[in-house]
Amino acid sequence: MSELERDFDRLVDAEQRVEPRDWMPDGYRKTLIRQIAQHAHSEIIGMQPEANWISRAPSLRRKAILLAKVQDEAGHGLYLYAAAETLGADRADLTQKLVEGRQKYSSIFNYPTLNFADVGVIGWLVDGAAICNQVPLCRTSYGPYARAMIRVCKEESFHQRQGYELLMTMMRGTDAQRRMVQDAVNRWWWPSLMMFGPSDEASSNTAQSMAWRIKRHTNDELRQKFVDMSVPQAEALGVTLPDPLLKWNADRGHHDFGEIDWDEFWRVVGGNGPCSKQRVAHRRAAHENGEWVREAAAAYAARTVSEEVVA
Ligand code: BYC
Repeated sequence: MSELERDFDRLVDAEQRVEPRDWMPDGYRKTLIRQIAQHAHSEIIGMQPEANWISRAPSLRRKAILLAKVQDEAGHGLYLYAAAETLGADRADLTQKLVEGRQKYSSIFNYPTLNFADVGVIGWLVDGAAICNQVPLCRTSYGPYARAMIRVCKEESFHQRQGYELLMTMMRGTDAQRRMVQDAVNRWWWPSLMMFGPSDEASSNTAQSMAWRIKRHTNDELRQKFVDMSVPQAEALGVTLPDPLLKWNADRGHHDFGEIDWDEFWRVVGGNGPCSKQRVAHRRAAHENGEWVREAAAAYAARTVSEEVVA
């Protein structure tokens, strides 16, 4: 092991942050670019299922909230792409990989949003799962990623609360509204559990990412935390979680729950989810239609720089 590697390990073990100019192993840089890029792509693709409801939100208040939330997600994507750039990645290249299906994004965004209760359930469960996963990332070993996560988590917690409040309102409404909420919970519960990734035995990256303190908990630890957190919230809301095996285990001090359909998980991760083709095609079209904006912005920036040089 070289002196550089020893210094790097000492820094990480002492819970200090690795910064862009520090030496780092190639594998550490590669893993971070992979995770941060997937995370950024998830934020950007994640705008689509909810944006589907902006024009059909049932009131001006709900529309304003949803607009703000979707806009926050664009912001999260931008901080994350900027964090990936500090590692030497090129944002245009990352986007190209996304639209060509060569880089992943979260499985959760490949499911359709069929009724307005889905907006509430995405806030409650999907943003709830995202918070569970991302709060520990505020202590991830790479400085720019950890700092980006602080703001992202603050905004995610607003997103989670708006979702829960929306569902509370619907649950106090008519029978039809209560049925819409239950239907949305039935469809989103299992995909939300899948957000945490494969089981620890099947996770190819966890051991190394834990050793580098990129990940602070394993996939199964975070999934368990999310289940334990969600059960009392479901009770308070008055909905049933669609898992007959879900029950409190006093010996473990946790809830037991049923087995995830891993075939479905890998199918969706492999680009064959219910909306996978549509999501990527939409992103690709937005990217192509925005080409003239990027060209105009680059030409303007080049002219501004040359005018500054002349002045
Ligand atoms: N979907 O070895 P593993 C959000 C891939 S929230 C798709 O355990 P790792 C938002 C994994 O990439 C969602 N792919 O991987 C919320 C790996 O493939 P490669 C985004 C998945 O990285 C609300 C392979 O499976 N959050 O954005 O150690 C509104 C083996 O997995 C998934 C983040 O990205 C999945 N669910 O652990 C709007 C958080 N799970 O790359 C937006 C940061 C696994 O080896 N990321 N794979 O080919 C992480 O914490 C970790 O990357 C994960 C996976 C826990 C997700």
